[in-house]
Amino acid sequence: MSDQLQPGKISGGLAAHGLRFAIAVSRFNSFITERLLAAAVDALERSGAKTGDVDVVHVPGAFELPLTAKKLALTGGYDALIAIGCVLRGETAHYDYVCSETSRGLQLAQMDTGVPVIFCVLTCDTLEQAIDRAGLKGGNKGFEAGLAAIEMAQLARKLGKSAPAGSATGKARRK
Ligand code: INI
Repeated sequence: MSDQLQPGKISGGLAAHGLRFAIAVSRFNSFITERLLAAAVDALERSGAKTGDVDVVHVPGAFELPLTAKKLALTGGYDALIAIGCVLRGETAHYDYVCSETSRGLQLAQMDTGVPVIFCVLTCDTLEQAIDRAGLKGGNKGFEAGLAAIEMAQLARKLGKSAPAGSATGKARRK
């Protein structure tokens, strides 16, 4: 028996028909991020999303993802967002600042707006580790992010979107 048939259990399914998504993707390490993007779009479209229901926004680096995600959420036009980036450890503390602020900012974006923001930011020590996670050898985290976005979009509709009073999110398209 599936989860959805059991009384008292609430879950999001994996059908993307009628849902709208935006993907914010960083150009930094685009060799990796464009592959994550392609897989995320593939997951959405194979699950029923129409091409016109998926918007893609490019930003310079992972650090710019949180503000972009929050602005996209506040348009009220999306059921879920995906933030795609790839941060590779260098020789300085820069990596730590970019990783912590990106993850913190993306969490804040979804908590502040009530719109799900899927975290698809690879934080790797080496390029090899990133390659392994971007479908060049095996699995692709972008595909997983696409499925997570659909599930959370459906769940958000079932549970209701929360929106700060007076925000644009309050005008979000609802079915
Ligand atoms: N941005 C990334 O997305 N990945 C990185 O590995 C990276 N490194 O290593 O520096 C990176 N830096 C740029 C940063 O995200 C901002 O775009 C930049 O600091 C301008 O705000």
